[in-house]
Amino acid sequence: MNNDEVDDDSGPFVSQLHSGNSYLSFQEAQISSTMAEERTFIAVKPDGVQRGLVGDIIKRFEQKGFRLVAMKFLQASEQLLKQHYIDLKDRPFYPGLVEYMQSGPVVAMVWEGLNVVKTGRVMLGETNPADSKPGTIRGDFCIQVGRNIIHGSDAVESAKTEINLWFKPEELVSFKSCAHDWIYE
Ligand code: IDP
Ligand code: MG
Repeated sequence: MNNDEVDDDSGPFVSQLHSGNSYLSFQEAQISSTMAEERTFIAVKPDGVQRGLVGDIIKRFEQKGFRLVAMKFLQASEQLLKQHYIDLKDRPFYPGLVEYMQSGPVVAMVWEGLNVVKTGRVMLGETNPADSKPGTIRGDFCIQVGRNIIHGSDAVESAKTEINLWFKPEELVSFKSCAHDWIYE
């Protein structure tokens, strides 16, 4: 028997799919793929780590109802950061941005949930903290654009690219949260 087919007592037509560490029924897997499987890449930048804001940032995503899929603490290489910000390579602030991002450890994360990319960006606030409303992460915790403490993917496609850049497939952990049915109707 392999991981794709697991015997259970749920009847002949309910196959089980292996997803990370848990087994989802076919119906559950369909629900998660249609509703809640969107993922985003979030990173607490070196200033956020140095200022002790990691816990506050994780708390906001957790209490919103999003599900943590992967997390690691690392000092990113210049090569990784240049690739991560490759779309901005012609901007005057690009060298300083790469240097800032490399100046200390970061917390790289993947979060999952319905519309998590767009909602994550709303939770972050605007790129420039001066334009970010109170209640957003950048609105509450920082002042200048060059020290804006957090990264979040700006689209579903860029989220996929960033997740693949920062994480190996086996580092992404799928499980059904016991709160799932209390968060989604
Ligand atoms: P985002 O992080 O809100 O997606 P982007 O335009 O993708 O914003 O820029 C990436 C990062 O580059 C910003 O989060 C910020 O750290 C930095 N950045 C953007 N614009 C400036 C600038 O004008 N001066 C310095 N740093 C900037
Ligand atoms: Mg961006």
